[in-house]
Amino acid sequence: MKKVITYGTFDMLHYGHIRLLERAKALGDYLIVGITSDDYDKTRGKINLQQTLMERIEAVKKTGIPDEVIVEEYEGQKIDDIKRYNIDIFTVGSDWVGYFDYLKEYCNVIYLERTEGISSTKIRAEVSALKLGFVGNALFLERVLRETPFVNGISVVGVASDGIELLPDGLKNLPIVTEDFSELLKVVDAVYIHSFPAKHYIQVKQAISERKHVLCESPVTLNRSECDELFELAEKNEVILMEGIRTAYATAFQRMLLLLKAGKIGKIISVDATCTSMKSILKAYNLDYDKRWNSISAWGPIGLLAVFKILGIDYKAKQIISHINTDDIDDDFDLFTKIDFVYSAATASVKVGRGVKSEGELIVSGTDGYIYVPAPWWKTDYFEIRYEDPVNNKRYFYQLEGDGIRYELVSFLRAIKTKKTSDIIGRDVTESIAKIMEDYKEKRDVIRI
Ligand code: C2G
Repeated sequence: MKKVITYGTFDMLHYGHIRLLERAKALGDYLIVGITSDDYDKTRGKINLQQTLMERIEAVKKTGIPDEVIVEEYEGQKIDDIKRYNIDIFTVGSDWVGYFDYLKEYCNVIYLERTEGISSTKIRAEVSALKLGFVGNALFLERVLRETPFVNGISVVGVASDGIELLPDGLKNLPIVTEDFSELLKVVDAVYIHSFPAKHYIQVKQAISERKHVLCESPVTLNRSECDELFELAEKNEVILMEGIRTAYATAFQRMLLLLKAGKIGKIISVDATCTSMKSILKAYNLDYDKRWNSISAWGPIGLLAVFKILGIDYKAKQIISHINTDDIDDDFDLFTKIDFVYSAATASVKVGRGVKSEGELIVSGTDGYIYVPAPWWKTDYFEIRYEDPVNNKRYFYQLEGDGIRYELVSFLRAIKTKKTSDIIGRDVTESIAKIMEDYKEKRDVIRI
């Protein structure tokens, strides 16, 4: 019996896939189809699949062509499979010509002509081409622009900024460059807002009022009731409002949360998160209030995300201790802030600073062990679970592509498509972050030094 094997993602199964499967089957007597797992696809840069692994498996099985379906989970698995299943022929489409020649050592390798004019990428783009506009003049937006090609289904149509002359080059060349936010809103389906925190509320409100989806850099507002109001309005107008914190979408960060939930370090007793940077501090505190990021607004949401995702939002008490820069023009710029939380059976501490340097690590302590995420923990790609006996320690690594921006964009697209905000950063977390911003501003539970 001649055994044939082929592999693929088979997202939104189409005519090109079916033709390939038919011809693969015709090469022998028994066809095995390896379908890539979501994790494996992530590591090879395929991040915005429309279907889950189970859906893709079902669709391939339903064609009635394969004799057996397996899951492809890791790089190099093809060699293992060929040996394990005694494969005679490995086949794949001609878009891979040459790439799998190394398998000739184990079996016959046949590249089948790819069907022209159809692809999952094309279908995905047609299904969800979203016209996105940028708001703000941050260099960061240029990075987002560079990430959009990895997330098909997004086209960036323009930018609205009150500092056009300050725009990074990449943004200056967009089709629409305007100082008038309303003009941008007319031509987009969604906006990515990365202006200054004090401007978010009014901009988000305007965008949502005009029924545009919004991905807004955290903190969404500096006040809890404003945040509440925006979510209500978004619901009423049937649009998505999502808070932008890249860390939340990093695979490693999500896996860490799952392991904590699964009790890997026992009962969680303490969460300690530190985020600091030195960037342009002198310039930052001499700017007007509505044109800057102080420490608590720039870094606070990231540290708070870790605390609220791990311990929840129902803390019993908190204390914000801020070292205020006395040279600041309106006495609001915290060089360093430490927020302590008291939960019913745990504590947490977030330390943030712009203009202060410290070790940017995250430590979650439990009754059986602790999780250690080394600096810079907010770009989570690696962490360790450590125990009293180091023999039991475990290390985890998950590649973080493009600083997590592309995963965030994929989540945004998915939320728009499914009409459901992802629970990765839920409304409860976003509102709790806004509440901390408000308390800092209103000097509630704040000690200033
Ligand atoms: N295909 C085709 N014609 C198309 C589109 C795809 O013949 N118009 C073929 C591909 O060449 C591949 C199979 O259909 O052999 C599945 O395609 P994808 O789902 O895009 O999977 P791919 O990323 O090519 O994965 O380990 C995975 C394999 O390397 C292939």
